[in-house]
Amino acid sequence: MNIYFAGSIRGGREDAGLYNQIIKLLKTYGNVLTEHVGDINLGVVGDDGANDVFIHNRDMEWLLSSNLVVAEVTVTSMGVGYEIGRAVENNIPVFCLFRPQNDKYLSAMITGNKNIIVKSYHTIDDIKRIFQEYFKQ
Ligand code: 6IA
Repeated sequence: MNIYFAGSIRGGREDAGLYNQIIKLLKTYGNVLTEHVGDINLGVVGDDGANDVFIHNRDMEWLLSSNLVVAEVTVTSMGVGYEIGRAVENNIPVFCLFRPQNDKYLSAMITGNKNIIVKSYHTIDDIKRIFQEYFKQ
């Protein structure tokens, strides 16, 4: 199974270490196409327009070849929202992980789409259990 993991880059890298751990878990269930999202050395600035075109086109090719999109949506990211929308449009299942915090609400465009699975969690052990449950189907 090809899994496209989506997590914030220019939206903010505060959860990068967590993305790294999630990717490690996902690798026990399939082939993760986007390991770079969990690279703690990847910053938020640096690319010019031409490189952005390359990144977009390459990522869309990976996304459209995936069987599942797993998105960590706690740190708000335009790119992750875009990827979720493109996946939904192309009938690729989308599974979102969200860590509830005070004064932080997930977009109604995600929670209001009944085709998108959203699971709340607090710890990496919660995510382990959530994945065990989901992937046993
Ligand atoms: O709007 P964001 O940058 O937060 O969007 C993050 C999402 O878009 C991730 O799930 C990635 O799949 C994708 N994405 C955005 N930027 C990149 C990137 N390089 N490389 C790969 N995927 C990306 C940007 C590097 C640069 C900031 C130095």
